[in-house]
Amino acid sequence: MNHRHLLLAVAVGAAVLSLSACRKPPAPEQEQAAAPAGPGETADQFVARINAEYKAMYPELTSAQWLSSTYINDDSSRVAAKANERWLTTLNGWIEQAGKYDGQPMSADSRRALQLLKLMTAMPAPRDPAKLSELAAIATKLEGDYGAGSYCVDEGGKRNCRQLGELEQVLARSRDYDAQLDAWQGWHSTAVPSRQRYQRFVELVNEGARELGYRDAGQMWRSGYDMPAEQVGPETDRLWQQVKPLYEQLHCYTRARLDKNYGKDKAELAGGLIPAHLTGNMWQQDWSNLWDMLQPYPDAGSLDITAALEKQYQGNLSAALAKAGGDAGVEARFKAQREAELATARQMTERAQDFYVSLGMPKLPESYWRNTQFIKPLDRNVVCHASAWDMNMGGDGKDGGADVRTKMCITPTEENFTTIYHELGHIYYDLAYNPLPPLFQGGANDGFHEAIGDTIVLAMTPRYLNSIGLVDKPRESREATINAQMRMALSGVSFLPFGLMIDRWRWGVFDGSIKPDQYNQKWWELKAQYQGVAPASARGEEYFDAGAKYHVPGNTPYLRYFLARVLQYQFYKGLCDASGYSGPLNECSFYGNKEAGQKFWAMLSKGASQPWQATLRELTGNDRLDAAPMLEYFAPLQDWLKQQNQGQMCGWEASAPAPAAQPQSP
Ligand code: X8Z
Ligand code: ZN
Repeated sequence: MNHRHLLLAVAVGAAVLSLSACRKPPAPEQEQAAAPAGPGETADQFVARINAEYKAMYPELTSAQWLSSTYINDDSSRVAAKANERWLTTLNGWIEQAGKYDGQPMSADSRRALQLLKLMTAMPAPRDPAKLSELAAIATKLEGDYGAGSYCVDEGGKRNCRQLGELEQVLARSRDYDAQLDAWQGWHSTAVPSRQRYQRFVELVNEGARELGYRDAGQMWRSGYDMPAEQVGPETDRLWQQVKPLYEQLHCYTRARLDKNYGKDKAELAGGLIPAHLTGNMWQQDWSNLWDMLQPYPDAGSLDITAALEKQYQGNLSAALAKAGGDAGVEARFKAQREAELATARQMTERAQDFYVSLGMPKLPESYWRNTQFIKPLDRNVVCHASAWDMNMGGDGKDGGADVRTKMCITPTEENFTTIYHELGHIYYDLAYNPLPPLFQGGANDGFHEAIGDTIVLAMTPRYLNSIGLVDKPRESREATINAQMRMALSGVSFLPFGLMIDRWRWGVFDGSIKPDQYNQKWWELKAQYQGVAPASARGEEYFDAGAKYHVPGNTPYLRYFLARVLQYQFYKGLCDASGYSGPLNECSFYGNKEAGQKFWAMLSKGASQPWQATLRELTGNDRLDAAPMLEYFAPLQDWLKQQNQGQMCGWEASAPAPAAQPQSP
């Protein structure tokens, strides 16, 4: 969540700090609304003023939001909701005033800034203050409840509760069909209480969107891409058609391996759909955790990064225990474990920083290391979902300096390791565009923001991983190449249809084509159609399965991640070219290459100041989204998968009848 995300996702505002810090009474409510345009203020002056006011109010907003995400309780929720309310009121005021300048002369920059202003939040709020307040409270509650979600069972009189992280671990590690099903169902049960609230949320943001002149909130979301909103659906369908054959091959191969492991009767549902709880991931969006089952050539050299990180943790633990002295008691042992967890998380982050620095980018400011949440605190609920924060737009070298942070609950796994690279991509984007006027401080589009760190992840080749001591010296063989490709495909290719279906669902919810009493049915229809997955037992409207994915209660648009999955290969190819590389695309790493670094930084520094098509052309020579570089990258794997799948009936039937409710055990 870079700062534009932050305002897009859950827009915030705050006044509480003034009370505790300097005992100033909060300003009266009417002063919170944007001051009316002064007499004779030109459009350019107006834009300059809101840029300044936005920057001035921003740190208070982000602090309230940070607190409510890292200390979930009634007080922090109240503060964040109130802050949110003030911010949305201010924004509505600005947008209303901006209308006065329609058709007036102004600089091209101001025109763009005013366009961006209208799209600054993904949560357009109704003008009616009571409804705006209700919306702000609902949004905070939805996200807080997701963060605090817990699945509890009574076990012989003892209550055993597990949160998302623990339940995800079951899917990642256990190969026990029933244990996985229980973890999957358990987590999904936590979303049920949010269903009504989400329905109301939809009504309120739609009202806000309509007041801004959009048909509904979904249309507003689609308006942020420097092209007509109605082209966004077809454009992303075009990309999906490009990559779908690759996904189908991966699906086919995966299903066959699952069949082998669990038996066809369990691993294949009607129509050839894969059971949702067997993909190693709560949302079937990333199949990396199935590596044990899907690894093409177990003897072609290990790529087990999780094992290497676990070893690093064990080393840190031994060091911490040694420090605690000979026979440490339970308490000292526990302390040593926490110390080792934190040390490992910091080391993983230093590793990620090192990649960016090798490209010529700056080191993260010292405050980053002080303010970041690296591991899950034990004494309170937090939103563990990873995010990146620009607290003050201070990376322009003026005033007090940058305050950028990430918030994660890091464990020593490959997935977390690459997520750190992803999050630092957001942070470096923030730092690069901090010198721009605040309204231009955002990604060229939101997909760009998500693609930065992921581009770096592609450059984490086996050779790079070996150079940082995480995997054995890579073998030069076809088998090793296929292994490396499979590793990337399990996170990158498996994700594609998920990246698309979430907002296909939300667009339908916002435009009314998906009615509140069809939320779950339509969710699973889209999952079947795009991903080829299905729940193992019927999921009727008593559930709210969409609500079990962070971005729905968190109201973060999701199309950005689909775009990023395509863009990252376009960026990667552009940077490989810039570095002078000329071998096969999948073997390129630009680690340490300053030319690539400069080209990347130049792109980041442009922020949202020009249409993304121009920014894309500067980096890649192409101004269209294009999955060709992704297909070029995966060409060896796609060939291999076709061979493996020979004789199989690939594909699936999405319209197969939903599974009947499971019979009650006697
Ligand atoms: O939400 C994220 C990031 C933060 S922007 C951790 N991602 C999506 C997800 O987890 O669903 C990254 C990949 C897709
Ligand atoms: Zn992200």
